[in-house]
Amino acid sequence: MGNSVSFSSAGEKDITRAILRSFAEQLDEYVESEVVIVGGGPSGLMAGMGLARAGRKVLLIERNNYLGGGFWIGGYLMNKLTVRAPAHLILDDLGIPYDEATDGLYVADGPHACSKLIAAACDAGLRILSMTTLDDVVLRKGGRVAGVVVNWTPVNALPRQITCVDPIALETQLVIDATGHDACILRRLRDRGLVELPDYGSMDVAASEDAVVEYTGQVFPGLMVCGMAVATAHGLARMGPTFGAMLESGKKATAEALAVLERERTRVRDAAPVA
Ligand code: 48H
Repeated sequence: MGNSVSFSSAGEKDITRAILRSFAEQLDEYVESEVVIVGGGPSGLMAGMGLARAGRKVLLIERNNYLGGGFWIGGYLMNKLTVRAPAHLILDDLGIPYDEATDGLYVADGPHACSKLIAAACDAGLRILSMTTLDDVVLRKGGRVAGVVVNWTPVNALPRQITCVDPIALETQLVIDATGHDACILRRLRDRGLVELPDYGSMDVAASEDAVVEYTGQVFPGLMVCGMAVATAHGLARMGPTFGAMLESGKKATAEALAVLERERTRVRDAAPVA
């Protein structure tokens, strides 16, 4: 009997109210943010962690109930991940254990690596809206992305006759497309004839990883791309089940986003009338 536990008297209504109020407060706060990242795979989580560590108001939107994207599993349903040097230094930063498989190639456990990255992003203060699917973007006159249009993921799974549920919009200074191979946001802009989308090329690790990191950045006013979406956006080779470029791309997206926010801050300051 020494192990018995007596819980507090909080009841059903208290539990419901606690969830409702906390969710509503957070959504209200993040209706306007500095950066919205769409996609919670390794690149989106890295970008979100970096921006949150830098003290930025950043929200990550993920259509699934779980975060991590393809980072839980390496390839062919085998839950081991690889990274090539120098990306093992990021594993060090996250406290993810790994073995050296061969010179400059490291292997880690997928579940351990993925859960550590998610925890690090949450610890840094990244806010997350899960079960939320990007539907569209807010596009201002003159052609600048100024927000995301989102809906509950289950709305898309409903039968057509009961899906008349309008999405909602969240405003932001910068959107990052981290939706992986699909590059969902760029696809929306491509459908409107605003960008070209060549799609990613065949596998060639040596050519791919450096290029993905190099091309990580702004692709349209107010829109950046990181991770596998970079390969889709620029027609780069795919790299298969190795994740160094995804982690480094997210890290670069942080630096690029901070530079964009700083330029925007200077522009607004310089445009303000002198008192
Ligand atoms: C909300 C969405 C939407 C949407 C998608 O695929 P990911 O893991 O993406 P990356 O770029 O961080 O990592 C890519 C890597 O996992 C990979 O596939 C590699 C290295 N492939 C190499 C190769 O050769 O194939 O994660 C994307 C996330 C997922 O969690 C999706 O659920 C989410 O984005 N997502 N979220 N609204 N419309 N579309």
